[in-house]
Amino acid sequence: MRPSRHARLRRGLAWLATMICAATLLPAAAAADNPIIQHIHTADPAPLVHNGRVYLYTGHDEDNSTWFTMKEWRVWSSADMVNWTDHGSPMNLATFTWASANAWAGQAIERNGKFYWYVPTTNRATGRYAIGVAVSDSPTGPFKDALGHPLAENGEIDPTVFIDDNGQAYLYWGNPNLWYVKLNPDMISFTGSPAKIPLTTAGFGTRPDGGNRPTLFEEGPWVYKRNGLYYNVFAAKCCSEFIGYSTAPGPTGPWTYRGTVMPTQGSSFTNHPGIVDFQGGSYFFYHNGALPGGGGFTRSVAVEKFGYRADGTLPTITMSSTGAPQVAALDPYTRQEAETIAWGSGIETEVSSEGGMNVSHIENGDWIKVKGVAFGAGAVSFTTRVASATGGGDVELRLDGPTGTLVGKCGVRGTGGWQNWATVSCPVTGASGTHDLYLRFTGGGGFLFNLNWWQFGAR
Ligand code: FUB
Repeated sequence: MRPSRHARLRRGLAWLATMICAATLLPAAAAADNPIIQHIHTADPAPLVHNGRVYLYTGHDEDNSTWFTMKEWRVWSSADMVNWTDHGSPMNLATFTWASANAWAGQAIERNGKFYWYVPTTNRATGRYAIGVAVSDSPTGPFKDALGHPLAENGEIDPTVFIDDNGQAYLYWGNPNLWYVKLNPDMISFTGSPAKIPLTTAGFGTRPDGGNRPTLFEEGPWVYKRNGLYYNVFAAKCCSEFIGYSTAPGPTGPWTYRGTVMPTQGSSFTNHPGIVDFQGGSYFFYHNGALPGGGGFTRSVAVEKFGYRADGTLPTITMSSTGAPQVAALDPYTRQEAETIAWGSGIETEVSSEGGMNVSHIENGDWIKVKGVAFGAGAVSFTTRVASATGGGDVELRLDGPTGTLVGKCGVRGTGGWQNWATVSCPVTGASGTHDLYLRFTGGGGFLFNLNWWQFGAR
C-alpha cells in the first residue's frame, strides 16, 4: 500500500468540504477559499510579487505537531489570488548544514535577478536562533545557502527584508527585541553590528500586562514603504497574539504605534503578517488554525483583500473563510498544473519526475476545485497527464460543485508506476462561459492515480 503522509488531514478535509457544501448549498464550496492551502499545514506567510504572480513563502507545520515542529519551507504562487500552485519545498533545514531545527518565519526578496530568502533557524553549534540567507536564480528555487554560516546570530528570530528607494536594503528581526542591519548591496553581508530599534510604548504600544515586555511588539515584523511612509506590521502581545502596526518617517524610525490591523482571532495563538500590492489591490496574508485539526501548532495561511484609508492608515481586517476575490479568470486552454488549486479535498502533492509537483494520493471521491475557469464559447476536449501503479479510475469534470453538472469523464488506466506518465484525452460537452471547475476522482479502493497537468481543447 502506498503510504499517505497526511491521512488525518485528508479525512478532516473531506469532512470539511462536505460540511461546507451542506451548509451553503451547492455550489457551496465556491464560497470558501480560505485557508488558501488545504493539503498541508502552512504558517508564517511572506508574499512577493514578481512578473505578474504572487509568490508565497511559508513554513510547514508537521501534522499533529505539539510544538513549532517545522523542518522545511514551502513556496506557492498565484496569478489570481485564489488558485494557488504548489511549488513544493525548495529549501529545508538540510539546506543550511549548520542548522539543527526550527524552519521558522522568513521572507524572500528579489534583487538584480536573484532571490534572497532570509530565515530563522537554530544553529547546531551554539544552540541559539540565528538568521540564515539562501539564494536562487528563480523565485521557486532551488535555494542554496549563500554563506555556509549564519548571516547574523543573536538568539532572535523572524527576519523581514526591505529595499528602500535609494537601494539601501534593511534586514529587521527580533523577539523579544527588534533589531536591524543595513545590508550591503550583495544582500548577504553587512558592515558593523546589528542595532536595536528602541521599543518605546509610543512606538509600539503599551502591553496591558507589562512585565519585562512593556510594549506590544512580540515578533514577526513586516517592514515596507508606501507613499513615503514606512510601515512595521507585527505580531503583538502574547498569547494570543494580534496584529498591530507602527509607522515612521524613515526606515529606522522614529516609530509611532498606530493600532490593530487584525484582532486576535482564528484558533492559533500566534499570527504573522505579510502585505503586498498586486494588480491594483492590497492583500493581507496571515495564519490561523482554520483547517480540521488546526490550532497553534497546526496552522494555515489565509489572505484578505483590503484598502488603505485616505490618510495611509490600515483598516482593521477580519479573518474570513471567503478569502480574496479572484483577480482574473483562469485560462483552461493553456496547460495548467494539476497542483494549481483553489480548494482540494482529500488529495496530496509530491515531487514529479517530470519536474515541479504532481497531485498524488488520490482516492475515490477526492476532488480539486479550480476557481473561475473561462471556457468562453465552449470546450470540446480534455487532456491530462496521469500515472498509476494500480488500476486507475476516472477523472470527472464537473461545474460549480463536486457533484455539479458532468461535462466530461476521462478514464485512467494503470501505467505501471506512480511516476510512469501517460497522456489521456476525452470529449467535453456543455462547458462554456466561466465556472468553477471540479476535477472529481472516482474508482475502486486505495490510491487511484496521480495527476501532473491538464488542458482543455476549445471549440
Ligand atoms: O512558526 C514559528 C514561529 O511562530 C514564528 O517564527 C513566529 O513568528 C510564530 O509564528
